[in-house]
Amino acid sequence: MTTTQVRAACPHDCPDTCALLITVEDGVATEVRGDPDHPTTAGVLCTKVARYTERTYHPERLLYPMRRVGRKGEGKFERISWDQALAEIAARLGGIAARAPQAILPYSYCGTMGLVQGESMSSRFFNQLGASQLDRTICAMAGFVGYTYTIGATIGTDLEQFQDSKLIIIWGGNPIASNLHFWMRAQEAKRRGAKLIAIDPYRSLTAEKCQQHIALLPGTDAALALGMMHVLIRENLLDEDYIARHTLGFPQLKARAAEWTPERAAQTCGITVDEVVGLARDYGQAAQRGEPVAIRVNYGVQRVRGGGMSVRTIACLPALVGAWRHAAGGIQLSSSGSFPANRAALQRPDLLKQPVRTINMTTIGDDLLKDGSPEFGPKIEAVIVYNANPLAIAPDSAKVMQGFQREDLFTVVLEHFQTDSADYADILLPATTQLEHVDAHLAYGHLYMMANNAAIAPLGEAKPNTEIFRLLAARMGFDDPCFGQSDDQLAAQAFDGRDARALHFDWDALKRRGWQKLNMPDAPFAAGGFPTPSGKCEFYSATMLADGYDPVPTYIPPYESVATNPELALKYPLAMISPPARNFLNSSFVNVKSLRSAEGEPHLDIHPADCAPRGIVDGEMVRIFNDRGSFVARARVTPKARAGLVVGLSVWWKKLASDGKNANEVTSQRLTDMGRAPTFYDTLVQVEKAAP
Ligand SMILES: Nc1nc2c(c(=O)[nH]1)N[C@H]1C(S)=C(S)[C@@H](COP(=O)(O)OP(=O)(O)OC[C@H]3O[C@@H](n4cnc5c(=O)[nH]c(N)nc54)[C@H](O)[C@@H]3O)O[C@H]1N2
Ligand SMILES: Nc1nc2c(c(=O)[nH]1)N[C@H]1C(S)=C(S)[C@@H](COP(=O)(O)OP(=O)(O)OC[C@H]3O[C@@H](n4cnc5c(=O)[nH]c(N)nc54)[C@H](O)[C@@H]3O)O[C@H]1N2
Ligand SMILES: [Mo]
Repeated sequence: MTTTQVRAACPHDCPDTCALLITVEDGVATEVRGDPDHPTTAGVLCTKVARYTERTYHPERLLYPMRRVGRKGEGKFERISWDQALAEIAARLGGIAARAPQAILPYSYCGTMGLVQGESMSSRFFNQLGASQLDRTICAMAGFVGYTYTIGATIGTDLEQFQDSKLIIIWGGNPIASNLHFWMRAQEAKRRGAKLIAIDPYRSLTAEKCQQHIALLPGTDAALALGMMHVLIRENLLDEDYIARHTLGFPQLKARAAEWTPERAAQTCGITVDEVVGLARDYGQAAQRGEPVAIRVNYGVQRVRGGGMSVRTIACLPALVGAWRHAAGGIQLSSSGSFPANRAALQRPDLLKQPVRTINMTTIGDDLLKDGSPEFGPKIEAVIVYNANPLAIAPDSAKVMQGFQREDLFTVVLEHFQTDSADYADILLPATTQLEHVDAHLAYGHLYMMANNAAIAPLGEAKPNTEIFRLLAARMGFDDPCFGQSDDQLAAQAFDGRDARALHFDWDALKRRGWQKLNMPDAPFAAGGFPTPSGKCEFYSATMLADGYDPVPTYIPPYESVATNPELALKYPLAMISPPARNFLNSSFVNVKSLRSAEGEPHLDIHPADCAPRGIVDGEMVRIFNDRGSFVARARVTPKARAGLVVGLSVWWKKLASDGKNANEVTSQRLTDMGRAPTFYDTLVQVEKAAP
């Protein structure tokens, strides 16, 4: 028997991007471990990826190309050859492209975060074709835009510093589920005497383990941050020297914060005045003592109407108290802006001969149902889905389903499994998993460039995304030499090796070593130098004014809340959020039995005070509904959900739920204030006992 160890990288949409060691015995991957030498992975994997072989060798892996034989959505297919599949797709796309290339739409997101199997050959293909562009904003863009207005780029505190913080505010994140290797550092900080505070409407796994939990109403985070600023200024818990040297617009911020008394903030957030004042004092007084204070702000904050403004506002706090002076102080939203990724080389936007429209992935439900018009452009006639599961993860799901049901729509899905979306494919193509292909990765929670080597041969007739688009390009007669590049040639262009941060990036060396840290200062803004237009942390942003926003931090209330939409709240009085379940990764892994068993079935956490008037008892089935749709779940009566809030951990495969539906039946397609992002957690519903 020959046994080898292969260096790999976790491909999943998670900040941790772990370094993996794959044990391969006679061509079969038998074990996936976290690399003990990689500083942030530290030999630890989450339960999902520790079971990656179970997913890869799953009996339901797609192994051959298939053509639909049943109705759309029914999931009946017959096996065809690659030759037949490619010929049929090329003929259909070629016919549409001859008339209206923009009637073709790619739909992809982060099934893999790889720079190569994500958007490289696929983007080249769609650019050459002149297809519609996709606005890939369904996850993080509101926060990115908001953070960038304040800080200048998504650069922040290094994960490897948090263990030295003395106060960590975990703001709208549940790292035990979604950012484990940050949680390990936060726990180490706690052991060394730090206080951890969770700000979250829900008593998440993480909130339970922090010394303090502030359960505000969803979408009110900016009001809390403004109330904190009020107290910091009133009690002079400021770093005046840092403010004078490295910030812009303190007088304007001071005037705004003056409007936000702790009483007003507390009222808006549905918390106590003591919570607002205490949080500000904990933060400001620790900073005054010279202790590092850090904020880990996550995506939970930004899936509401004012999500961009919330992150922009929270991102002002570290500069007020001088937290950036310390390597273990400051704030982290994402580290992705630290990487000099060479996206233009990979995706070749220059292949696009004229400007085309952009379709937002969040509004796919409406857009698939639109006719052609001068404003919209041509009706969408073909969708190519890869690295994504829109039927499960896009909001307002009934509309998404109606769109994909259109008989005149040609749908191709590249997948590992027969997901909810795959059921609607006309042609279903088998894609390789991370163990079967090559890739280069950046991370959004740490600072290492990562390499993924192929550990095993592709299963069945599965092919990497790149190879599928390479073959399609050849069928379509695209003869630019860029369509002939191999995956290694693509990976070699992943980072700009002339950039000081990725100096000496060399793909062959990275493949051998597995990972390489960027050259970044430990405390990125200790001496200012923010990558904003002014070079300062911008409390006042002229760019925001030019973009049509309030240039100073402010509070933008939710679309759907009891306070801001009382009329709607008469019918639908409960706020619903649907954050990630620990054992799933968005909708990935839901079909892995051991992980699904750990989650059990779709649940709805609901407060006892909201159950009594509805006659709901623990463990019974309830129906959650609003004007957009409904789904059923088993009620868990618990104070973990604050009164007035219900929580349905997500994202379930619809077809594995008893009613064939999931939480996205009730979420809306409305977009955030910034970044054209979704508002999954800005949803009012009613709950009742389900019909037996
Ligand atoms: N196990 C697991 N890990 C994951 C994922 C997964 O599906 N499963 N998904 C990955 C992806 S794609 C992403 S984007 C990240 C997301 O992970 P996080 O950044 O942690 O964000 P969420 O899980 O959306 O929400 C985190 C917490 O925010 C709370 N929250 C909801 N609304 C609000 C609000 O208005 N204000 C505040 N302060 N808190 C609120 C929720 O109750 C939840 O506990 O995780 C990644 N990691
Ligand atoms: N209600 C609600 N909805 C949500 C969220 C929520 O918190 N609540 N979270 C939102 C967020 S943050 C995000 S990021 C989106 C995520 O939405 P998606 O990016 O669509 O994520 P997944 O649901 O994991 O689907 C990814 C699919 O890609 C496939 N895949 C993986 N690797 C490859 C590959 O190499 N090739 C091909 N062809 N396929 C591959 C997987 O098998 C999987 O089915 O969901 C959003 N939807
Ligand atoms: Mo995400």
